Amino acid sequence: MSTSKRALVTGITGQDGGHLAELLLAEGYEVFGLVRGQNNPRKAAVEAEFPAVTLIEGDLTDPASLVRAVERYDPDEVHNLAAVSHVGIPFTNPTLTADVTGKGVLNLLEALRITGRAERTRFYQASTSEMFGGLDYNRPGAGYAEDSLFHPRSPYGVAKLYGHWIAKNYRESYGMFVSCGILFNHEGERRGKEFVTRKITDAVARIHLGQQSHIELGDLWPKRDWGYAGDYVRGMWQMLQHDTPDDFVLATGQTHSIEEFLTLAFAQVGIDDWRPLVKQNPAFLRPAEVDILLGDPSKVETVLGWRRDVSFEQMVKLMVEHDIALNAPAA
Ligand code: NAP
Ligand code: G4F
Repeated sequence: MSTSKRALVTGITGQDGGHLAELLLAEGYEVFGLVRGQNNPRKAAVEAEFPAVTLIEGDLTDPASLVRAVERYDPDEVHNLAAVSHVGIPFTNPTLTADVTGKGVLNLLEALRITGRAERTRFYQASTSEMFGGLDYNRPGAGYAEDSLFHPRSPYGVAKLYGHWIAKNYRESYGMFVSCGILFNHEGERRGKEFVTRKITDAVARIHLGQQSHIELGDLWPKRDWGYAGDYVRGMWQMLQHDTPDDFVLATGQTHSIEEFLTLAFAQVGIDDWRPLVKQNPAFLRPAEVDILLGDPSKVETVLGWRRDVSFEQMVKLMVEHDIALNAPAA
C-alpha cells in the first residue's frame, strides 16, 4: 500500500490547479482532480500534461458527487480551487455564482464531515482579495491584512465571502483543519485569456506577429497587486503543512495599474506608444469596480516563511515570451 499523501484538487483544469498538480506530484503526492461536465474540453489537456493525476467526475453543486469522491479516494488534503472565478461575468449569472463559488464550499465541507473525515482531512479554501473591495474607507496604508474589513463589490466577491466564513465556521464548530488563503491576483502562462493580464500578453504577441491589429479593454486605471501563480500555489500548500489551521494573505505588497501592465508588456516587443493600439469597449466595464488592491503579506512571510521568487517585471516578460512562442506559426 502506498505511503504517499493523497490530495484531492477541485478546479484542476484551472490556472492554479495546473500549478498545484505540478507541485503536489513533485512532492510525491497521489493527486486526484475533480472535473465537471460531459465532454469538458479541458479534461484532455490535464490528462496529457499530468498522466499521473486521477481525474474524478464531480461538480461542486452536486453534493452526492463530492461524497462519492471523498469516500472513494479518502484524501489527506482537499484543495478547493473550483469556482466561477471571473469577477465581471457573475454580474450576469449571480445565482450560479452563489451556488458554485459560495454554497459549493459548504457542499465540500459537509461531504468531509458527514463521511467522518472532520478530524483527519486538511482543507484549503481559495479565498480572495476581492472580499475587501478596494474602497477608500477600509483600505489600510500598508495594504489589506487578514483582519481588514470586508466590503465585496461583486456577486463573485459576496459568494467568496460566504465561502470564507463557512470555512472558518467549520474550523470553529467541528475543529476541522481548514485554512483560508486570501490571495491577491496571481497570473502567469496558465492564466485564462478572459482575465486582463493574459488577454493583454496574448494580444501583444499577436500584434507583434501581425495576427491582430489592436486590443479592446475596459477601464485602464484600476490597480492590482499582481504576483506569479507558481509562487502562490507554494504558499497555499505551505498553509496545509503548518501545525495549526489559520488564514493568510498572499500578496506582493506592490500595486500596479493596467496602464503600467500595458507599458511593460508592449515594451517587450519594442512598442513604446501603445495607446493607438488599445480601444475602450464598454462591454468590459463592470457595474461596480474595485479601484485598487494592495495586500500586506507580513503574516505569511513571518509565520510560514513564504517568499515570492518572480517579480512583476519578470512575470510580464515570461507571459509575453510564452504567448509569442505559442502564437508563432510552426516553422
Ligand atoms: P480558474 O482558472 O478560473 O479555474 C476555476 C476552476 O473551477 C476550473 O477548473 C473550473 O473547471 C472549476 N469549476 C468551475 N465551476 C465548477 C463546478 N461547478 N464544479 C467543479 N469545478 C468547477 O481559476 P484560478 O485562477 O485557477 O483560481 C483558483 C481559485 O482561486 C478560484 O476559486 C478563484 O476564485 C480563487 N482565486 C484566484 C485568484 C487569482 O488571481 N487567480 C485570486 C484569488 C482567489 P472547468 O474547466 O470545468 O470550467
Ligand atoms: O483580470 P481581471 O478580470 O481580474 P480581477 O477582476 O481582479 O479578478 C481576479 O483576481 C481576483 C483577486 O483579486 C480573483 F479573486 C478573481 O478570481 C480573478 O482571478 O480584471 C482586473 C482589472 C479589473 O479592474 C477589470 O475591470 O482589469 C480590468 N479590466 C479592464 N479591461 C479588464 C478588462 N478585465 C478583464 N477581465 N477584461 C478586460 O477586457
